[in-house]
Amino acid sequence: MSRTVHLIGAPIDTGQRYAGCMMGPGAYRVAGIAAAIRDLGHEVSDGGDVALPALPVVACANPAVHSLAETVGWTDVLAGRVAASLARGEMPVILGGDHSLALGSVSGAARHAAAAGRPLFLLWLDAHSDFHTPLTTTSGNLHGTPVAYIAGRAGFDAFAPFPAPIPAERICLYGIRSVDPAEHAALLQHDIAITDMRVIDERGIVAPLREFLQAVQAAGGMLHVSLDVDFMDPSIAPAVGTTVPGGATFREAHLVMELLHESGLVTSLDLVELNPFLDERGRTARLMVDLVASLMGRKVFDRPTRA
Ligand code: Z70
Ligand code: MN
Ligand code: MN
Ligand code: MN
Repeated sequence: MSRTVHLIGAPIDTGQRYAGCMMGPGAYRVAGIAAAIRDLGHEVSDGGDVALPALPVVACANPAVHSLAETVGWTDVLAGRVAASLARGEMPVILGGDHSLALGSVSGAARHAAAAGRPLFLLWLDAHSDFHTPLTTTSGNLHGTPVAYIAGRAGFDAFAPFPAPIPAERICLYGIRSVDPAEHAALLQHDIAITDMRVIDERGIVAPLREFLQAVQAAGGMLHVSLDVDFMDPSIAPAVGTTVPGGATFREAHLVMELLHESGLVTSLDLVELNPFLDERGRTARLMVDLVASLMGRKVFDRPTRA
C-alpha cells in the first residue's frame, strides 16, 4: 500500500540533560530518510522543523523538574502539526528530538482519532516505561513522562488536558528493561501490557507483538508507534544519552518493523532520543533510517503476507 508520509522535524532536547538531540532531524535528513521512503514507492513531504513558540508561564510543585515551559510549548505546537497532518490523510513521521516530544505527537494523534471516531492504540518501543508524572520524577527529565500523560494520569496541570486519554488495554510497552520505583508502583495500578525483556526472552519478539496488533486490527484502531533509540542494544545503537544493556538486536528490531509493515496498521511514528553528537560515524542514524525503511515495506524477498 502506497502512503503519503509527512516528515516533521522536532529539534527538542529540553526533556533531558544531554545536549545534542536537537541535531536529530538534521541527522535523519543527512542519512537519507526521505529518499529511503520514496524508494519504496511512497510519497514524502518534509514540513521542516517546528519552532518553539512564546513560552507559557507555568509552575510545578516538584523542584526537580526543569524546562517545563519549553516542554509545554513544544507539546502544543507538535500536537497541532501532527493532528493537521493526519487530517490531510498523511502518515506523520516525527524526527526527534528527545522522547518529551511524544507528549505532543500523541496528543495530536489522539485529537485526530477522537475527531475521526476511531480508537487510538500506542506501541512504545523503549528500554524505559516513561510512566513518571511531573510530580514523581526524581531526575526532573520530562522525557520520562509521556506514557503517564497519554494514559491520563494526574500531575500534568501545566499541560493542556490530554485529549481522550488512551485506556490501558490499548497501550503496549515493548522492550522494557529500566523502570524507576515510582513508575513501577504506578504501573501496577494500571492494566498496561508490559512486554519487558523477560517476556521477550521467554516468548520471542514476535508472539506478544502479534497479539497486540490483532487487538488493534479487531478494533479498527489507529496505531501510533513511538520508537526510542534505546529500544535497541547500545552495541548497535550507541547514539543515546542513557544506554541500557540488553536491548533488541539488529535482527529483532528489523523483525518488529517488518511485522508492523505487514499489519498495515501504523498511522503515525515517532523517532526519538537520537543524539548525533554521541554517534559513531552516523551508524545509529543510518540504523534508524533502515528500520523506518523496513516499517515502510523494504524486504529481501516479497513473500505473500502471513495471516
Ligand atoms: C528515568 C527518569 C528515560 C528515556 C531515559 C529515565 C527516563 N526513568 N527515558 N531515557 N527515553 O529519569 O525518569
Ligand atoms: Mn523513552
Ligand atoms: Mn528510553
Ligand atoms: Mn524521570
